[in-house]
Amino acid sequence: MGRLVAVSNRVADPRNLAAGGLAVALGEALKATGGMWFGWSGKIVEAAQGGTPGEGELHIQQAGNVTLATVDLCREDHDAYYQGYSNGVLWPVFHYRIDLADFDSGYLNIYRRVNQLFARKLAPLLRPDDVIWIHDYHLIPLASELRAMGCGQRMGFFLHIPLPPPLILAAIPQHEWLMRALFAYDLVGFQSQLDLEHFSRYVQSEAQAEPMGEYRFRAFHRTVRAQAFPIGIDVDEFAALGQCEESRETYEMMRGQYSSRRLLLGIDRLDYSKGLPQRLKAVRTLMAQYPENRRSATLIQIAAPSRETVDAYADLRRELEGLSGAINGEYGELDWMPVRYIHRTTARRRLPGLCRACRVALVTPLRDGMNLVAKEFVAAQDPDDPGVLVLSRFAGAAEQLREALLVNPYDINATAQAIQQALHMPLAERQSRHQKLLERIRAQDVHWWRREYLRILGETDGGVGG
Ligand code: GDG
Repeated sequence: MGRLVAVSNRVADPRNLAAGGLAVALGEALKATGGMWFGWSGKIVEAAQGGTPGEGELHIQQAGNVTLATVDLCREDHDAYYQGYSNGVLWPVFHYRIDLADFDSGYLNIYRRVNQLFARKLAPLLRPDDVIWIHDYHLIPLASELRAMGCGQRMGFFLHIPLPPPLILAAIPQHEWLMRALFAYDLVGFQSQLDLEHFSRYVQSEAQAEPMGEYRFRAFHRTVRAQAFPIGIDVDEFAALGQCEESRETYEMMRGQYSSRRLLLGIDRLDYSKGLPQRLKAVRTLMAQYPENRRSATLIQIAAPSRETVDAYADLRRELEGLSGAINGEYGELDWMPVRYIHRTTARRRLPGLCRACRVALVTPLRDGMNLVAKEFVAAQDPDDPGVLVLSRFAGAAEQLREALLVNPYDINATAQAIQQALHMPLAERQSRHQKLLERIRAQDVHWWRREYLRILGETDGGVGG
């Protein structure tokens, strides 16, 4: 297989990966094989005087055996491509929130323009036998732009967020253009079987695609392979992080402060897809219906700031502040509060210790591509005395993590009941559920995900008109 070229909105130095998820997975893949990582530099610059806005400068930097190639964006392009179309149209619709999408602001032209800019900057850097792996909803049309410039390399796409059912997708005025763009790839990867099923239904009903045996579809004069590759975590890395000083210190601090260990934990970006108001309401119901939890159970909710300039996120922040204040006001005591709500990012090195100190994780998104926090919580537990995972059936992770307590997060009473069950689960049951969950996250960890995706991409026919 040729050189790996990974493309994503943001790029990180693979020798120094602080963040979880995508960055770690790609960084690790690139370190193993060498290659190139291409994306936005993270820098916003003034539009060139008299030049085409968005003709960003290309930066090439060597990081060990990986070449980092990044492009600057001007303010207008960044705002319309990233905040506007990617996070103001695609993110809400793909998470089933048509009501939050801003369809008519003309963002699409700039989304397309930035994808064209990426293609123009990337194409001259490519070698004929490169294998190109493009990530996420910011870059759906990148392959078709590269193909239009004559690039015949093997190209794969991975969607980290859910793909909604055809009728929801069809609410996007340019849905056909977007889905047609997926046929410029050789392989399209999804997080779950359900996403794959939505893709299959969409292309058959809207694009008259012919299914051609397992995982293959033909439409728009191209054949594409589409398949589910559930992303995982590096289980050993996360568990090992639990041994670092900050992690141990966090564990001791939490255990010291809450010696009866009845902690509920939520770790999320502050995002409307994560079901945070519903989760707080479930904790309020828990306190109302099961009073034995008063003065004893506490929810530690970390809501890391995210996309703060998008209106829906600012509204959500206010709602969460109101709800947590109201619950604490109603049930709090001088020496105990039911909710500790923290609207800040917590250092990654503290997360395993925090997970281990908590009895129950509440991972209750209304919709989520996968959700890595669910897997990180399992990886961080003490197998002899593990905590319990309460998991939304609407997270992609629910297809794999069947031994979690699966809940419908819209059903506040049922979620409160599940939390109560988790808080009182006997040790033997906690151990047996945890053991199975750990096996599952080990069997399909992040290394498996990367190897399996690239193996299948390597098996596709590849190239233009395949
Ligand atoms: C997208 C999809 C899919 C969270 N708060 C803090 C923090 N985190 C870390 C977690 C985890 C990561 O961020 C979040 O990953 P998720 O998977 O939960 O969610 P998204 O950010 O929405 O990711 C998702 C994922 O892509 C991968 O394909 O699973 O469905 O939406 O690693 O631990 N990290 C630190 N401080 C925090 O406060 N350091």
